[in-house]
Amino acid sequence: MAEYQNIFTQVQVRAAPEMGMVENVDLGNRTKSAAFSNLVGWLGNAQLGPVYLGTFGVISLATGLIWFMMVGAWFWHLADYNAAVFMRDLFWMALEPPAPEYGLSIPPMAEGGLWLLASFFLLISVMAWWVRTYLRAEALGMGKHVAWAFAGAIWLFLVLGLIRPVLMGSWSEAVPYGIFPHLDWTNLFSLTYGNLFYNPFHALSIVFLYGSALLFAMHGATILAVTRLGGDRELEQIVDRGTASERAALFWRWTMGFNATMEGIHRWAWWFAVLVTVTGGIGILLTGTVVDNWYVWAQEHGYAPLD
Ligand code: 07D
Ligand code: 07D
Repeated sequence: MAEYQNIFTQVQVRAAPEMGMVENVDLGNRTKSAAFSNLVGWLGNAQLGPVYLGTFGVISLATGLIWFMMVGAWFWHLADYNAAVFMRDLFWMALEPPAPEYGLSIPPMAEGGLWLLASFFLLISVMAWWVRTYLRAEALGMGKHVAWAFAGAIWLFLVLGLIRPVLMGSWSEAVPYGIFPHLDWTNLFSLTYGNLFYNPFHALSIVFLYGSALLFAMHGATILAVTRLGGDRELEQIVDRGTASERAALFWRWTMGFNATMEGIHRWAWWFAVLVTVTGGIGILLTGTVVDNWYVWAQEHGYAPLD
């Protein structure tokens, strides 16, 4: 007998496009039409659009595009305007921040000035997108949980590219724009400051990162396992005995003695995800400002053996 398993969404909605609520929402900023796609339907709701653009959406997309084009134009220059070289070296090219001797001053364009200018546009873009998540939630009468979670990621982003470089007195401390070069930066950062593994906030960040993956797998798998009983339709499940929800909860109480609630599991997910970047940002901020060598720090605090 074929067993019923459910990994991909089965529902491919096809009807007149659902244009969304109209009460107290600025309709002028919404695109006018919607389309349907099978591929999108496998991943989520099959309807694409309408999209709300709005002032902050436009600002964010425009400044994000300017950042992207500036980086791309610099790469094009590095490739000596040769398309084959551009394609070959794309993942290895970088727009680097200014050299240490420039401190926090404004350097010539080809020596980090372009990095500074591009970073300004990236900053506006990310901030405008944050405002967008806040205002769209407000327009829908929602809590601001998405905006505050995103703010957690922005905290790490700001520490890496703005707050820590300013505290260290040099833009040269910031991250270069490039696929592999930003990994080289990450590696060098760890080596320079005596092995980031001995930074307890890096450890905490990893705990929450791995924990987020584990929780997400547990929650995703649990809900998929009870969709055959309607467990994905959360509302009516919460109050009734014998439902998919109750079985999902019992499964965990039977296997590990404890179960989250239908509401609480989402709080677990929120906190684990947010704490990845909040603890991470603290760890990076302390590096070079308060602690110069994490291995020595760990030795002094009984966290690493004395030589
Ligand atoms: C899946 C959502 C979609 C987002 C994507 C990223 C760009 C950048 C532009 C070259 C999960 C879009 C990427 C727009 C391209 C130009 C001009 C999110 C999903 C697909 N990293 N990092 C990547 C960024 C830092 C590290 C990949 C950004 C720190 C390691 C991608 C930032 C350190 C590895 C990328 C940032 C660090 C990566 C895939 C900013 C420490 C990998 C990201 C603004 C935290 C992995 C080749 C992904 C890889 C990877 C983007 C910061 C370490 C290019 C935008 C400085 C060890 N990083 N990163 O899927 O394959 O995220 O690298 O802070 O192994 Mg990184
Ligand atoms: C970067 C948040 C900002 C991003 C924003 C997004 C756009 C694109 C476009 C959608 C990722 C902006 C987006 C502009 C939009 C489109 C198309 C989040 C970011 C706002 N480490 N390590 C971490 C591990 C080592 C190092 C965190 C593991 C080595 C440094 C994480 C290992 C060395 C830094 C983590 C390991 C080293 C980190 C990142 C193992 C290198 C950081 C969490 C098993 C040799 C960062 C405190 C995150 C941090 C960080 C994991 C090893 C260096 C938990 C598992 C020892 C320098 N490391 N690491 O969510 O916070 O990042 O450290 O070896 O800065 Mg590490």
